[in-house]
Amino acid sequence: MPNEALIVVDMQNDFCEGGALAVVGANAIVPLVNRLISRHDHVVLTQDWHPPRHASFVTSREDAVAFSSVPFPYGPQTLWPPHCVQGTPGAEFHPDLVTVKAEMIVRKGFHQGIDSYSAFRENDRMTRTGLDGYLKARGFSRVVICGLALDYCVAWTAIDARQAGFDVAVVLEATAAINLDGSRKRMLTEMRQGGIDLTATA
Ligand code: VGL
Ligand code: ZN
Repeated sequence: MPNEALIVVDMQNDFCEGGALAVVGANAIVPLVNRLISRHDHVVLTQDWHPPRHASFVTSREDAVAFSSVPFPYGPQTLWPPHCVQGTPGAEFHPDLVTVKAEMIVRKGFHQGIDSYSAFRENDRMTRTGLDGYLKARGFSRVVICGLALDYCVAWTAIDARQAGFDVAVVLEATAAINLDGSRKRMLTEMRQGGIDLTATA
């Protein structure tokens, strides 16, 4: 479909097996993501891209516990193990991911004090990445989303895409979830209520 773009979210080494923030099942979806890429005319990749002492890293503060939630100026923020540090192997795309068709690569999470799950708006919900304008300038009206992690970057990207006026589908079998404190179920409900088409398979 000429008006449709595939957004492949954060298929990076640190979210895959052996990575700093490995998501269970991440490696298994690589072939499914590649099949989606092969079936789409227009592909956008996102890349989590943090500075070495990013504010969301548990190591950036004293006495902090990984995966706990702490107040940030913009609201509650989960603290993560350091991951996807700019220029490191962990921030590279999974070696088997077919990236050659990507027409656009959106990097996010590079502001020192702001995390960014969504590829559209950072966690302060104010700072914009420019992806909305890019997709609209290209004439896309529908996005199909897959990748990592379903309950964080995929979900927030989908919710913001819908809010920006796109038709949105998430291909569940080409995603894997972190599932922290029931986040998978919670975000599936949020997406469904937000008018996002959750499809099991491509
Ligand atoms: C992600 C947590 C921290 C994701 C990125 O890609 O879902 N999750 N940074
Ligand atoms: Zn991150």
